[in-house]
Amino acid sequence: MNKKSESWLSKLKSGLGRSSEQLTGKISKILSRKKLDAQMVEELEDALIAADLGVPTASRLSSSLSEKTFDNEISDEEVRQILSDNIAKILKPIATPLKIDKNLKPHVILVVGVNGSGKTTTIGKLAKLWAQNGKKVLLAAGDTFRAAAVEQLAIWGERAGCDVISDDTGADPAGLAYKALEQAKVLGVDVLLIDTAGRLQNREDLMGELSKVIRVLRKLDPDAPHTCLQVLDATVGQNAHSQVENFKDITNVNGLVMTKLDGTARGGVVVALAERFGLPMYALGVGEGEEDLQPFDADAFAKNLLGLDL
Ligand SMILES: Nc1nc2c(ncn2[C@@H]2O[C@H](COP(=O)(O)OP(=O)(O)O)[C@@H](O)[C@H]2O)c(=O)[nH]1
Ligand SMILES: [Mg+2]
Repeated sequence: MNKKSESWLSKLKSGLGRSSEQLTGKISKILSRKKLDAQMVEELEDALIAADLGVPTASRLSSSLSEKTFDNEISDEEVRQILSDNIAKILKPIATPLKIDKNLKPHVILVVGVNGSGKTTTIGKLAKLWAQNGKKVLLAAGDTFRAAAVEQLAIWGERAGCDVISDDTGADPAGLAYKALEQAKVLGVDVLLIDTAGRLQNREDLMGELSKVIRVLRKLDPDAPHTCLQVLDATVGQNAHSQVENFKDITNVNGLVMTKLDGTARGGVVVALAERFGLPMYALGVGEGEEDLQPFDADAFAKNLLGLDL
């Protein structure tokens, strides 16, 4: 393993450490009675729910455990191993890296999510990564509400060495998106990343605006945006469900990035989301720096969550 992925894994480990400590501590306590019985299965289910895995997932996981192991002596480590294997199975189908489609020119990625979830930061990290890999990247500062948001994206653009299309504060984001896609086509850009404002899910006007951005993009490319990426902040826990539901209605969200896994005990929500929506989890954010975004690894995530060595 190289240094970079090692440091990233240790960040994921210490990040998920908070989620994992709570869960594994409870499992050890429950398993101190050795033979798995109905009450223990129930207690395990509660521990999984408390770890933000959600009720349906928690009950499925705990009942699959009882099928296999009822009335047998079983160690705490074995239980964690079984849970980890089952969680990895749930996560495997959603562990899909975000690939730029070479045939598109540009591959248009619209980035949505509530305010503060990490959209602009994630765009910056992706831009840096792709630019480093020789892709021609263009950024559109579609959060035209705040001057600071445009400035923030401009800084990321500089770091990545790619152009940023922006407009005055208060300008129409749909107009900006249109201009950006026009430019991207002229310049032969590989990927266009469009930032958006933090849209409160209950604000009809803001949601309307997002629909307008999409409508306008489709005048230039009927298939755009090719990816509608929703950024979620792991610290919101189960609230992530309603956020996905709200954005999915309007924007055909077809992939997720989960940020701030470095500072939360609520990492289990990734598993709950996988079962509920089955949307690709493209990457995880474990910090504010440009290196702190990595493709989602189902096995590593499950093992870390259960406090098992990789
Ligand atoms: N610790 C941590 N902070 C993050 C991560 N991603 C974003 N942030 C921080 O969260 C705050 C909001 O991020 P921003 O990208 O501006 O969110 P936006 O409003 O959705 O564009 C900023 O201070 C970021 O530096 C992450 O993975 N870990
Ligand atoms: Mg932003």
